[in-house]
Order: sequence, then C-alpha cells, then structure tokens
Amino acid sequence: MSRNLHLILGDQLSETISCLEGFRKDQDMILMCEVIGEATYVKHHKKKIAFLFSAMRHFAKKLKDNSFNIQYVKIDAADNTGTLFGEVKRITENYWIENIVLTFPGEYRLLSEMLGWEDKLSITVEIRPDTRFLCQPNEFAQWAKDRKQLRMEYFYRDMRKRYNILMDNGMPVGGKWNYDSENRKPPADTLSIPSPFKIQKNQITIDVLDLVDSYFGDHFGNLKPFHFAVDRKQALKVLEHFIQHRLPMFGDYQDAMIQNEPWMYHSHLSFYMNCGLLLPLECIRAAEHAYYKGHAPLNAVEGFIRQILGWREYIRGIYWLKMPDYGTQNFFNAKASLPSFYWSAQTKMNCLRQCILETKQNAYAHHIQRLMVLGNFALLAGINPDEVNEWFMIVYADAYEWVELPNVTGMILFADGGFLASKPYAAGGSYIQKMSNYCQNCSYKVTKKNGPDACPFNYLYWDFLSRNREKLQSNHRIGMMYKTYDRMNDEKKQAIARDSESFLEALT
Ligand code: FAD
Ligand code: DLZ
Ligand code: SF4
Repeated sequence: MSRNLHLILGDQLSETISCLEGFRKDQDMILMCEVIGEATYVKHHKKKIAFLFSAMRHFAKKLKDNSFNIQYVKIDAADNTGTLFGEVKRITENYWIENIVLTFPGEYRLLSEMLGWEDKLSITVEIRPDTRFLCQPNEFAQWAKDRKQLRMEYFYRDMRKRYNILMDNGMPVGGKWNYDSENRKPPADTLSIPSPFKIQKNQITIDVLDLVDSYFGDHFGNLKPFHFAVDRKQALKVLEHFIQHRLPMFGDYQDAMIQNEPWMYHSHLSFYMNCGLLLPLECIRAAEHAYYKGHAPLNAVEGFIRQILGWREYIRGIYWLKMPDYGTQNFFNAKASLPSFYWSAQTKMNCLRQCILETKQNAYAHHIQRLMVLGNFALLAGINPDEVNEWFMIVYADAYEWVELPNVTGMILFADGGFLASKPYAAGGSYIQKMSNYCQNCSYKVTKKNGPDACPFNYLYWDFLSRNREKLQSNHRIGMMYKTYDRMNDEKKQAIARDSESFLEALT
C-alpha cells in the first residue's frame, strides 16, 4: 500500500501542525523519534531534553489514542540510528512511502538537510509552511524590502492591524501603540509574587527523567525538581494561571529582578509556544480578553501582546531573512572566551551568580536577566558570539536557533552591527542596582567606579565604549555617551582601562 510519511519534530507538537493536514488515517503514517543527534548537536540542558521527550511521548500517545498510525522511536530503541534522517530512511526501507510531508523546521541547519532528502531517498518531499507563526518568512521579507532600517515597533503596529488585536476602529485601543514607558518599575519590597503553576509528574515523565539522567548525565543543569507542563491540557492550565495571577502585574514589573524570585510576573509560556503545546495567537487572545473583561490593565496586556505578536515574530522574521550569514556575524570582532563561571556560577558578581544558578536549576531566566545581566556582561567583556550563542542554545528550555540566534547575535551582542536593534543594550552597574536587589548581597560595590572592589560593570561599560569608539560614535542613540567619556580626565580614563584589563585577564 502506498502511503505518505508525516514527520513531526520535537518542537512541532501541535494537533494543527501543517504536516498533518490531509492525513489519511487508513493509509498514512506519522514518524516521531527521539534521537541522539538532536539532543547533542549542542549539549542541551538536561531539563530541556526531559521536557521535550516527555512532551513528545504524551503527544504521540494522544495521536495513537485518536487512531493515528504512528511510529514512535525511543532514544533507547535498539535500532535507533541516532539522527532524524537515519530514522526517516529506515522507515522508507521498511514501508512503501510515496511522499514525505514535513513542516518547515525551526533551524536553518535542519532545513538545509531536509532539502537534500528528496535526492538522497528518491522520494518526493513536501515542506509546508509553519502556520503556527503569524508572519511567514516571505511575508516578513516583503515587509522588510525597501526599508532602510527594520524596527520592531513598526512591524508590530502592522501586525496589530493585520490581526485586529487591541484595535478600535483602526486606532490602537487607549490611543497609544506602546505602553513601555509604564513598564519599568523597580522591584518593590512589598511585592508578593505568586508561585508558579507546578505540574505533578506522571509515570511517562518519571521514566523520561531516569532515561535522561543515564543518557545525558554529563549535560549542564539540574534535572529535578521537574514541574513543566508536558501536554496541551496542562499547558492550557499554565496559560490560565498566568492570565489569572500574573498578567495584571506583568507590565509594571516586566524589567524587575529580585534575588530568589526567578519567575517574577512573567508568563513562562515560551517553552510551550516554542514546542507547539500552545499557539501564540491563543495566548494573545487570552490576554486581550482579560483586558476587555477588566481583569488586567492595558499596560500589562499591551506589553505582553507586544512580546509575542511583535518581538517573537520579528525575531523569527530576521532569522529567516538573514540566514545563513547571520550565524557568523561579529561586528565588534569580539574574541574572548566564555568565562567558566557561566557554567559553574562561581563568581563574586552576585547578579551573574544568581542568574546562572537559576538558569542551572530551572532551564529558565526571564528576559531582563538574559538581556541586562548575562547578555550585557558578554557584550562588555567582548566574548566571541559563537560561544555566547552556544551557551544560550544549551541552557534554556525554550531555545531553538530561530529565536536564540537573533536575540544573542542581534539583541545582546550587537554583532550584526545594528540590523536588529538600534543600539547595543550596554549598561553599567547602576541599571542593575535600580532594577534589582542583587547589589545588596554583592562583594562588589555598585557605587564605586574604579578599584578592586568597584562593580566590574561600571568600568567595563566605559572600556567597551572606548574600545569600540570607531564603530559606535556615530550611533545616534549611544554616540552621546562619548561626550561624557571625553570629559573624564586622563587619570580616570587610565583607571578604567587598567581595571578592565586586569579584570578581563583574570577571567581567562
Ligand atoms: P514573558 O516575559 O512572559 O514574555 C511573553 C512571551 O513573549 C514569551 O513567552 C516569548 O514567547 C515572547 N518574547 C518575549 N521577548 C521575546 C524576544 N526577545 N524574542 C522572542 N520572543 C520573545 N526566547 C525564547 O523563546 N527562546 C530563546 O532561546 C531565547 N533566548 C534569548 C536570549 C537572549 C540573550 C535574550 C535577551 C532573550 C531571549 N529570548 C528567548 C527572549 C525572552 O527572553 C524569552 O522569550 C522569555 O524570557 C521567555 O520567558 P517567558 O515566557 O516568561 O516570557
Ligand atoms: C531540541 C530537540 C531535542 C533535544 N531532541 C529532539 C529529538 O530527539 N527529536 C526531535 O524530533 N526533535 C528534537 N528536538 C527539537 C529539534 O532539535 C528541533 O526540531 C530543531 O531544533 C528545529 O527547531
Ligand atoms: Fe552585579 Fe555590580 Fe551589583 Fe555586584 S555590584 S550585583 S556585580 S551590578
């Protein structure tokens, strides 16, 4: 009997995934496989592998229960070839397959591979758009065409209009497109942050945790405790919990960081959106509904929606527009190696120590921790983009290259020379002091600018500007900082250079 083979990848766990459209239950076959190749091309955090394998197993079970013909290959299956291609090939050797049907993958490396499968297997391969995203790569390219500069804000406004989100007769609800200026409150002592929604493990997850422990025990990160949602029903509960308990404060404290509060008022939904258990549009609609019901204020709802409808889609658009070149960008010619404390957390800099410890424990850090602590340091210290990208791909359970690479290369390292962001997100210690309570427990003094106990962010910030003057002086958003630098006397400038050199040297 001739049949189509529908391959579902670990981040394509949506019942509405495009590769399943037209599936004939009496004829066709689904393939899902856990493979060493995908789990180790970077050595993903243990919790990320456990999350995906458990979610894949739950998804496969649901399909099977609904009478889909599915071949599910476990990582420890004796004949597992270890790669996606190997598993597809194996199926085609055992069954008469007429077509292979795929959904556009999340990484360029996989797309390139898949484009070669037709020739290698002599079977037609159909790659369908990933319709879970709200802007397809060709639509983004059309939007970007003829624009001198790409800016998220304008893309986002177009998306609001296109999907009619928070719109009122063609105008933005409330009269403004963006309420970001209201979303920068420092953390207040009185905050009582709700606990994150914790899912109880079932036997499928318990088995996966044992398996990951034995196969990937040398990977970074703590496997337990494990509380991620692993099927759609649970992920919908996490969404509901966020809308109910966190969304109202999401805007106000979006940029705030508090020691031992890794989850803050963020949604923790990226894991589920990125692997398909939740759809971005349903998260957006749920937040919009909460606004119209009077449950959450506009600054929170607009801010949350902008992250998904704006940033998430914009980031993906940039990725597919600029790959494969985007992976090799290094505007500042940054060469330093990633300090070992990014793995061990052994640093006296309390902000970094906290963010790394939380990353190790949870495979999660919220946006400002990634951007203004971990990313800011990598930028100021001149760490080479390859190693920074690899670290961010490994450590977060929501990391896939389409979203990780532009955030790292474009947003934090400015390694694309300003294609994605209008200026580097560089900051001294005073930003971290204002937006967190980390400095209270630090060996360094945030108020000191130079000397052995001065906050390293302070001198590294000016040293970064000085080192990269040629490239940044003409940037209209950061160029004016050179006026302040130029007003410093020579002694001060020398102290900045000396402290930076000895700090960076000690790192290696
Ligand atoms: P919330 O703060 O609750 O935001 C809601 C949603 O908005 C997120 O779930 C996410 O889907 C979306 N979003 C917000 N900001 C961005 C953004 N810059 N890019 C894309 N989507 C965004 N996000 C990933 O999903 N995977 C990554 O690998 C990743 N790497 C990052 C690396 C760096 C250096 C930086 C600065 C950001 C990165 N982000 C990444 C973006 C953002 O930090 C995470 O999406 C967010 O922290 C996820 O937590 P949350 O679901 O609680 O987000
Ligand atoms: C991330 C990941 C991991 C760890 N393991 C698998 C796997 O065993 N099988 C699979 O189909 N997908 C896995 N994935 C997700 C893929 O790497 C993902 O599809 C690509 O990174 C593209 O986004
Ligand atoms: Fe971080 Fe500097 Fe504050 Fe220490 S003093 S926590 S290094 S910002």
